[in-house]
Amino acid sequence: MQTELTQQQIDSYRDNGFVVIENFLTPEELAEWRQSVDEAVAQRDDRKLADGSMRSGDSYYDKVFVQRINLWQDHEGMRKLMLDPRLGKMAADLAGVDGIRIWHDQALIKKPWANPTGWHLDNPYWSFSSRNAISIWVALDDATLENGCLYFIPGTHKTATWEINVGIGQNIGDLFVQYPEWGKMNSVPAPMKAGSCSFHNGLLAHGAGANMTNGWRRAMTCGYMPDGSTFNGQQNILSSAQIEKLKVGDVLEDDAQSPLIYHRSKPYVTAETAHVG
Ligand SMILES: O=C(O)CCC(=O)C(=O)O
Ligand SMILES: [Fe+2]
Repeated sequence: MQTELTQQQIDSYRDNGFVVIENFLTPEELAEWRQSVDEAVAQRDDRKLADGSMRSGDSYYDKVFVQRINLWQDHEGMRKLMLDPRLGKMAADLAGVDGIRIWHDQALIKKPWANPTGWHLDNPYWSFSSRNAISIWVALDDATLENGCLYFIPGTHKTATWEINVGIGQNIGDLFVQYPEWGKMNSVPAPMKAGSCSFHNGLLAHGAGANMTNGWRRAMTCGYMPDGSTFNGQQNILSSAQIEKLKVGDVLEDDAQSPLIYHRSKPYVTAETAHVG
């Protein structure tokens, strides 16, 4: 795994809101990631979350991608991959924070002829609000202009607000109704070879193209929460039982839900020590 970051990559991430890391995984690691993701997704059937509280159906959104969330919680191989402190350190170094927790991982698989992923921001969906929220997106197949690679609008993380966002709907440009200035800016495609990855800021405008091919575009992603982040009142992927116990402003520090996978000066959770909530 190519986990060393150059200062140039860090500066580029801070300025543009994203960075692409070529050849992130070795061919052997890529084979392991593919196998674990495929297995973990297959054992979920239609359950998006392990507890079955969110399920997929036949909607437009369900044909944007197959979305299976928090595979680290119910697949041992995925736990090993997602609770790797080297990933946490990369996210911490890019975001400029001391500690990193998993908010949620997600397999995002565009099947043949999948719908495009409309332009959106990630962090406003989540149960904490942080300018330093960050996600990794690992290409498990070559992601191309033809099959639905990511697109970013550089720098938008600097002017985004939590109050203004859209869902991933059928009008892929709805975000630009909300942020008309961004609608005049250029987007940048991020095609990636299988095994390469990108990191993007949780407030960066991004989307992905339709899959115009008969092949699959598999990706494994993880959204990260800086340690010390607090509950903002939104449910997102939390259960009703968890929400009942939380007040706005409470620090989100339940390692069984949001494990601390890396910290510069505190002990952190590993795949071996994890307790699954
Ligand atoms: O893979 C996609 O189509 C979208 C990915 C995305 O929105 C994300 O990783 O935040
Ligand atoms: Fe996203």
